[in-house]
Amino acid sequence: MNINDTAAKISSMEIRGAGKIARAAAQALLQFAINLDEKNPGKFLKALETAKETLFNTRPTAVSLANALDAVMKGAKGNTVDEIKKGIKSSAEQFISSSEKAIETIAKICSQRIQDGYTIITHCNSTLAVSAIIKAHEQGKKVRVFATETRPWRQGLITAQALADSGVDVTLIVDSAVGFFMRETDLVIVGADTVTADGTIINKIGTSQVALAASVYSVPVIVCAETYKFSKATLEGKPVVIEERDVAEVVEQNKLKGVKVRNPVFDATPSKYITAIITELGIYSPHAAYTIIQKMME
Ligand code: RI2
Repeated sequence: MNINDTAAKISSMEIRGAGKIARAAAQALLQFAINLDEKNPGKFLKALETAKETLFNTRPTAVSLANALDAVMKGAKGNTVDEIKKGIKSSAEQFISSSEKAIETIAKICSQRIQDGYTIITHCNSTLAVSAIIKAHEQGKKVRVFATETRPWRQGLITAQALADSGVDVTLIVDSAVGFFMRETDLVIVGADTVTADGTIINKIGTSQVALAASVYSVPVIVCAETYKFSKATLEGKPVVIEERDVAEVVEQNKLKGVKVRNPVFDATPSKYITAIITELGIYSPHAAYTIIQKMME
């Protein structure tokens, strides 16, 4: 797959999920570097930057994408194209393998917070949240999950099927049923696309409503996020751009006349509604986001 193919698949959401788009972009940039037939190091780096930009411009919200591309580009050092290629290979492979390892570590840590008999609500489709729930199930804990449908893309169906395939007791609910089911829920577990310096979580649209309902019923909210989902740019005050996708994803065009439709696909959940963020480094208060970002920058 070349850069344009991968970029098209990320834009169209054929490849989706903050972690998956990061790994796919890292892999695409690596392949591009390996296959690029250019002997001049300056021109080689320029072409690499252009390819990086193409991948970067696919989806604006998940910082995992930018951080993955930066991690790969860190290896682009050397006096010859061969040296640069070698560096890119090592940085890309390191990013991909450590991000895969992080899923396992986070699932393990999060599973410790899931007690036998718990009822859990999860929103959208987070590899980390799903892995943690499956891990708890494998530990012999009896858990019950309410998976939200997650309009308009309905990623909740992927979550529900993955959990059912692993033998977890799972029920699919519509997004507007979250308040109804929250009263019988012990824990909310969600993923994240971006964590800001003040501990705000940017995740699939509807996450803030789930967190607000959880707050009303005093249900803890756990966010699973690898450290590469923390945004350095927010330390400098840059706001996170919330992606708005085609309104045709919400309602068929021509169905309504004189009606405006909007389709923001992420929202922000303030840190006060988040109990803990679980990263591969451990479990943190959302207020530790600043420290985690500083650690990443060392
Ligand atoms: P993992 C998804 O975005 C959802 O917002 C999900 O919570 C988040 O990525 C994290 O996913 P989208 O690509 O990295 O479906 O935990 O828009 O798999």
